[in-house]
Amino acid sequence: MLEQVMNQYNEAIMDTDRDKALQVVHDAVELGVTPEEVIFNVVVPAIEMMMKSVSENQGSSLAQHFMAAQIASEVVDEMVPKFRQAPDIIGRVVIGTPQGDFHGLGKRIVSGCLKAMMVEVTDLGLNVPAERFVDEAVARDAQVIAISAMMVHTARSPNGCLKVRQILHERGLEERMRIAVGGAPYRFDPELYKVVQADAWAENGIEAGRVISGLIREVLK
Ligand code: B12
Repeated sequence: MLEQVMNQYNEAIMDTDRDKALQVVHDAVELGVTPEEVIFNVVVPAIEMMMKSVSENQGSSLAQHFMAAQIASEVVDEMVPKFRQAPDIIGRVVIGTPQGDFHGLGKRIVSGCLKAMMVEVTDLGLNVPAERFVDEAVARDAQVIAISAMMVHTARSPNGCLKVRQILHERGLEERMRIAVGGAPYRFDPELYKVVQADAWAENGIEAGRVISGLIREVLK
């Protein structure tokens, strides 16, 4: 039965049909599939399949990519409170785009993937000043500040990641917080994350999940 649910869910995702995807999930839970199985056996593999399909150029479009993450995010928000045992949140992340950058799609995809991996995500939105990244991370006791920049000048800007690093340094927070970056400029230049003094970067949502949970573990160890 789980396999049938997975197939129907994947089909709905490929059709970018949110209502159908949610219906598949609701019907499955009604028939006895647990909320845990929905997340770990249906939603996460569907995102992984989508990422694979995008990276192998099998014709998945940006709309499919975006909707897969959006729907994942909705399902996670709905299913997690129904878990028999409250899941252990593995850590906390604040995410946003830096000052001057209004490209929000990559950030939303990354947020959906992180939530599916039981990371608590606070989305600070677009055009976030460096001070706010740090203030919110402190307020929420986040281990990682995630910065999504789609333009070269916002990735390299002295008011973006570089300033977040400077503030972390000045406030003595570097031991308890890490910076992760991502977005098109980092894919063009995989060494750029070092230039902007981030701790790590990732090229897609699934990789972002892996990299960011690694950074969380590093801080909490
Ligand atoms: C859609 C888009 C827009 C939309 C944005 C809509 C929205 N709500 O987001 C609109 C129309 C508003 C827009 C405006 C502009 N845009 Co525009 N835009 C794009 C476009 C076509 C796609 C960007 C996108 O959403 N990609 C999809 C997502 C999913 O990106 P992704 O990189 O695959 O994301 C993955 C990874 O990068 C990673 N990731 C992403 N973030 C993070 C964060 C972390 C922490 C981690 C670990 C990983 C990670 O995971 C993601 C999911 O798998 C790109 C071209 C392109 N092909 O990239 C141009 C592009 C980014 N835009 C560009 C420009 C110039 C502009 C404008 C200045 C145009 C203008 N003259 O007005 C304005 C600037 C607005 C501003 N100040 O931000 C340029 C930037 C050039 C450069 N060298 O920097 C590009 C590259 C187009 C081009 N070739 O010229 N744009």
